[in-house]
Amino acid sequence: MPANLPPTYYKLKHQHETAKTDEERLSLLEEMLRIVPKHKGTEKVVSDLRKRIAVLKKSSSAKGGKGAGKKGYSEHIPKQGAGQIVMLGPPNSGKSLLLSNFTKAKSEVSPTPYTTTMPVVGMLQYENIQFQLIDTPSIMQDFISPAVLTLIRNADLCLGVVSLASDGLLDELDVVLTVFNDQRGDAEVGYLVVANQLDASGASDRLEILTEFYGEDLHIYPISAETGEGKDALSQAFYDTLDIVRVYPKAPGKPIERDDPIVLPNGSTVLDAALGLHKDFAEFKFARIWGPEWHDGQPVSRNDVIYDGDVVEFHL
Ligand SMILES: Nc1nc2c(ncn2[C@@H]2O[C@H](COP(=O)(O)OP(=O)(O)OP(=O)(O)O)[C@@H](O)[C@H]2O)c(=O)[nH]1
Ligand SMILES: [Mg+2]
Repeated sequence: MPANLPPTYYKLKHQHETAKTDEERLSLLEEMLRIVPKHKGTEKVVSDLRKRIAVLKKSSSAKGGKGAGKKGYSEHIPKQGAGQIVMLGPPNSGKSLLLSNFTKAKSEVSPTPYTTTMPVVGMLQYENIQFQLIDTPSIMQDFISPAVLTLIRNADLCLGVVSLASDGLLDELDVVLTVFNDQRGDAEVGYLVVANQLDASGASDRLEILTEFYGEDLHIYPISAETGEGKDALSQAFYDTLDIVRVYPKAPGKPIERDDPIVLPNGSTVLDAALGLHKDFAEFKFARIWGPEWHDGQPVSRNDVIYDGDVVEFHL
């Protein structure tokens, strides 16, 4: 522990250790961060506080607490899997075909615009985890379904879907971006763009124009919902943008379970991993860890931050 932390810091730290709710913990951590002197010797303390604040904020919005959908419209879809990804786009961009071809769910696909009238949920497999992908009614200039607005505010990630078969591509993306920026407010929602229908004629010329206009500000992923081209790169981008880590639990004397990782926000601790496994594990006696950042089987304390791919063995 670096020297020169003020006595109030330790008082707050003690209150934090005995706090009963996440809301209390969050406000105590924020107060600790505010009063910590910022210099070389306190860098680790400061970065640790920031990480814990980020984790608490994330889990509170996942539970629908403070910071989750503010405007009271309650038609949100419960989150499942490693992150909720909401598609947004103009009519006929291919959102429903994307959902139908990239997941096991089926959403009606048709050349008639505005075919989709209600959100449709599917699960997209990525390695050993799944993302929750949501198809939505298309966005019109002057009307957006209230359900879509709620979905944007609660999403972990929004995916603008535009079509490389459309000459109105730039304007359409502009509308989608405006809606997204208006709605997400100060919520932390990531944003990626899919340029769909890469297999359509003239698609590569339009992709060039799109990249020229938006390539510096946005992450654009060219795909074809029809042929599946670009699907892997897009799935990888979901993983990276969601800023999550996977840790693998291991029972003492048993092999590592690689099929069912605990998925947590980046910056989570050993204790978060224990809680992710089961609430009873919160009281574990000690834990050992394996991973590139650690010595094999090194004992870790509950507040140590874990890394993607770590294996943790809990002893109750
Ligand atoms: N060639 C090609 N056609 C596509 C692709 N994606 C979608 N389409 C076609 O474009 C049309 C519209 O696709 P949908 O998936 O229904 O579009 P949507 O965005 O859901 O549109 P809404 O009707 O507003 O719900 C359909 O005829 C699809 O077959 C693609 O990647 N390549
Ligand atoms: Mg549709």
